[in-house]
Amino acid sequence: MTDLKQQKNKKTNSVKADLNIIVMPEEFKIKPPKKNNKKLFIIGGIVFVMIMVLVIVVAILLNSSTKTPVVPVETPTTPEKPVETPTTPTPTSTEPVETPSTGTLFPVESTSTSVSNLPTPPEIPIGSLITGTDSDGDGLTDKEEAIFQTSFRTPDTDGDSFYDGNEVFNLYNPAAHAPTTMLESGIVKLYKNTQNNYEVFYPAVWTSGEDKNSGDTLFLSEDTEKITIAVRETISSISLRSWYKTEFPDSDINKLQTYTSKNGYSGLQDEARLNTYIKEGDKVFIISYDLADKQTVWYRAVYGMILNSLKIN
Ligand SMILES: [Ca+2]
Ligand SMILES: [Ca+2]
Repeated sequence: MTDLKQQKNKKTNSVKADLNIIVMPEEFKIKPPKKNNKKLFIIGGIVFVMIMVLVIVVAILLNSSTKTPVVPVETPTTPEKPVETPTTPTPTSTEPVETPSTGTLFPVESTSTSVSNLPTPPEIPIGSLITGTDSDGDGLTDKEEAIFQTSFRTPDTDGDSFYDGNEVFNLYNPAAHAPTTMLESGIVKLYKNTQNNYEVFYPAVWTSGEDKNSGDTLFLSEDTEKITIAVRETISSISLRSWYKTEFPDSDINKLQTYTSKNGYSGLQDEARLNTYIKEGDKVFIISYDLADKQTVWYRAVYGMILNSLKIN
């Protein structure tokens, strides 16, 4: 064995001697650049610190996220449509509260015996017209007092506390307590027109007639004055004012006055209240006081009585 080892060593030594290896001296070897360990250490420290900080931050964040459960913030859901809450009006104390009227709806007929109880005749228009003499101032001229058999010196002939003129205007008998109506008393007559289906009262001492040319009805006084009733056909849909404008284009329609009779017929009257127009259906009734070119009006109460007694069937 020792011989074998010795032989081996001899061999290696002989190889070494044969190769003659030249080894570069250490000073000529390219040394790796010396690392700046201090710098690296600082950088590494900074990086380490940063990492640590990062880790701590992440840890804190994770910790906080795990500790506080994420509660969904309940935001009030706004409804798609705004709910309209009914606004209850608050009653204001200043607003007047409508209380059902406890008053009487219809005028109660007074039981008083005042002379102003009945409707008064239309006022006599001021102008060129002259009113006939009314000695006792009861609304009837002296000529009318004769017609209705009353005293031209006593305003209330029958002493029932109603003036003679008022009674005539409202179709009552002014001459006596009974009979109370003019027709029953016989001081007026009933005129019936079958052609145009109407009727009126007229003074019993007057005469009724017909105009031969126009066919109009005439009520003739004992002098020249008369009252006429004319009936004209028209269209039902046309108003009375429109009819008047067509018939009397030169007249001022604004001067017409409204009129309502005792029996409820509404119409129009001219300014002097001597022409009255009442439209019923397709007919216009024209009731006129004809002064016969005179200026004195003696029969205004008669005219009012005829108008109030008109009945259209
Ligand atoms: Ca009189
Ligand atoms: Ca009387």
